[in-house]
Amino acid sequence: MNQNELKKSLSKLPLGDLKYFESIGSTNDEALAWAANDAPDLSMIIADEQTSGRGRLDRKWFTPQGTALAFTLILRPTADEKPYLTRTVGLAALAVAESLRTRDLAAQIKWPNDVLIAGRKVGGILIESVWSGEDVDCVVIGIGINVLRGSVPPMGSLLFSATSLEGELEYAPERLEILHDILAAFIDIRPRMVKEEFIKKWEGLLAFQGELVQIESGDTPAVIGHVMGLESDGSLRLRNEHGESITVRFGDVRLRPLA
Ligand code: BT5
Repeated sequence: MNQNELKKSLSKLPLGDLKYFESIGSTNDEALAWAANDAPDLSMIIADEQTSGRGRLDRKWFTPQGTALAFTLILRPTADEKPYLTRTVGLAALAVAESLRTRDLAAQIKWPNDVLIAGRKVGGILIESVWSGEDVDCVVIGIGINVLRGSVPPMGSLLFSATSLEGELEYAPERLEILHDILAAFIDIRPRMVKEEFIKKWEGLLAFQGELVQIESGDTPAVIGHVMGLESDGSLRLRNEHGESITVRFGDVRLRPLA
């Protein structure tokens, strides 16, 4: 992967600017700095390796050299999009899951920010915002996808079991083709983010629908319930053992299946 190959492969997509790094700390850190300056809408930072890739709450995200996709898109939301920014994680997750599904991979979304294949994590999303006073100026959307087998971290270091596209497909897919398809899906889905049908689409790909899950969040007691769907802002709706509806908001939440 290099800047020229990337430019050529993505030339037909209406992206902003592109910055490629052979190695970087975290593409999200670079994107946050660029977003606070002059990055145009849909600019992208992409790296062949991350040495301090981040998950939520500064958990580590592994991106060994040449094995994965690690990129961050910068979104400058329009006035119409601003009321719907809590849906951005769904937009990114849908773009990843839908583009993988065109390759006959049964990708699903583990709310809020993971993409699974056959119950194992193949990708993660990290959304961060740049504020201008009370207003969100930019949203940076970090996406990590395990493409080759070598991208999967050792089991012992993981909160949830992981896989790679190569492991699922039994051949090594081209990283640039996967990237192209995810970005094309993102651009295609984006205008629908503000519509109610978007939530239905997102719900349609939720993992553990109807199943019993446990949600852990910081120091508060875990919540247990069946997955019922999503609220309009993308929060998760569960039904507990008393038949009551519970809404789980975004934040540092961890969802585990209980079956
Ligand atoms: C995430 O966080 O899943 C968000 C990951 C976002 C990564 C992208 S890569 C491009 C951009 N630049 C960055 O620095 N980050 C973004 P979370 O839900 O908190 O999950 C983190 C947990 O996933 C870790 O604690 C590990 O258990 C596990 N993990 C780390 N690397 C993994 C990998 N390559 N594959 C599967 N699981 C992994």
